[in-house]
Amino acid sequence: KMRTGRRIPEWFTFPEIVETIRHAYPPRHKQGFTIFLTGLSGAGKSTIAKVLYARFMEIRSRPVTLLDGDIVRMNLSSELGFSKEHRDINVRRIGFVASEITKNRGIAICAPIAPYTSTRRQIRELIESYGGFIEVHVGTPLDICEGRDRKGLYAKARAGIIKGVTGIDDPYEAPDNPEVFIDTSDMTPDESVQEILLFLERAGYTK
Ligand code: PPS
Repeated sequence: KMRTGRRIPEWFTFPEIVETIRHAYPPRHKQGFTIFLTGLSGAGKSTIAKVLYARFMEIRSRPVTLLDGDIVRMNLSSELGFSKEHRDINVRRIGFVASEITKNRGIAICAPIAPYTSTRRQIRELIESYGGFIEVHVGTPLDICEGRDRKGLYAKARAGIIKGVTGIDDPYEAPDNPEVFIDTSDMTPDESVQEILLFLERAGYTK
């Protein structure tokens, strides 16, 4: 009998125990994982997420789900705004869906701004109990994001038309220790995706 932890029933044979443990702790290339892209609006999260999605579809190793910021806001969080409270609810919902996908050994690609460190940490803890959590900080500097301003979000923020825009008058807490850091200022989407795929291979998630 073990002193701590769960007791293994006496009628289990040794090979059965080994099999049970193997099932509970599969090697990384058989586990699910979540790629969590975080960064400012216009940093390049969605673009990278889409290219990554296409690559995983080609590889066909595991089922893959894209939880892009826009799509989630439209389908899962349409009643929410951009207060700290609402952003946290939004990001936790994404984390929950990603954790279910990871539990079932799929790949979840998430791309919200997710500006708060403690919320990201909670999601990491949840997901790491089922598989891999790969935080990718898309840390393209604000001036580059603002220069792109495809949605006119920053212009409206500067003009005072909208308040509480991340990076302007709302916080973005940069990750301390992301698995991957990407600055898209002088990188193509394919190069960014290559960085992530390289990390996954080195960490043993893909072969
Ligand atoms: S969060 O903080 O994680 O809940 O944000 P997210 O769900 O990713 O939504 C970000 C997109 O919403 C648009 N938008 C705003 N972003 C930041 N601050 C404010 N106030 C805001 N209002 C609208 C913005 O265009 C983001 O789009 P992306 O795709 O990130 O560029």
